[in-house]
Amino acid sequence: MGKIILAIMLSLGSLSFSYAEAQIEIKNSWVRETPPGTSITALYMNIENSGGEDDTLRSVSSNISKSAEIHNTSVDQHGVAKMEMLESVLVPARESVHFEPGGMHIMLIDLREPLKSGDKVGIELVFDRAGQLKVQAEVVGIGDKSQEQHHH
Ligand SMILES: [Cu+2]
Repeated sequence: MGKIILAIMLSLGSLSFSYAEAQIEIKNSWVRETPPGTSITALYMNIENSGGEDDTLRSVSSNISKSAEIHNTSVDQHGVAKMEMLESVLVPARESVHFEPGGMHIMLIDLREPLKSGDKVGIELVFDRAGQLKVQAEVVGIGDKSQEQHHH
C-alpha cells in the first residue's frame, strides 16, 4: 500500500514526500553540487514531526552513491571541525530536526556520477514509526545558497 502511495506522489513530481499516516515530512532537501574530481557530497534537509510521538531516523540510502551515512559535524577542543557518524537521529514529537551545513548531514559516499546544479537526487530514509520515505532533493550549485538566511 505504501509503495503505491509513494509511486503516485512521485508521479506528481513533488520535491518531498511523506507517508500520510506517519506525520514525518521532509522539507527543503538539497544536495551540494560536486566540484570536479569529488566523489562525495552532502545532503541537507529539515525533518518535521507533526505527530504526537517521537520518531527515529534509522537509516539512509541512495542509488546515486555506493553508500550513505548520517553524519554530524562538530568542533573539538582544538577548534578542528570533524565529522562523526550517527547511528540514528531522534525526531521528537512536534519538533523539527535541521540538517544543515556545519551540523548534521547525509554523506553520500562514492558517487556514481558527478552531480550538477539542477539534478535531482533520490534518497530513501527509514524511520522507526514512519517507515520508508523517499525524498527527491535538488542539487544546488556551490555558492547558490549564500544568500539564504542562517539561524543561530
Ligand atoms: Cu559527512
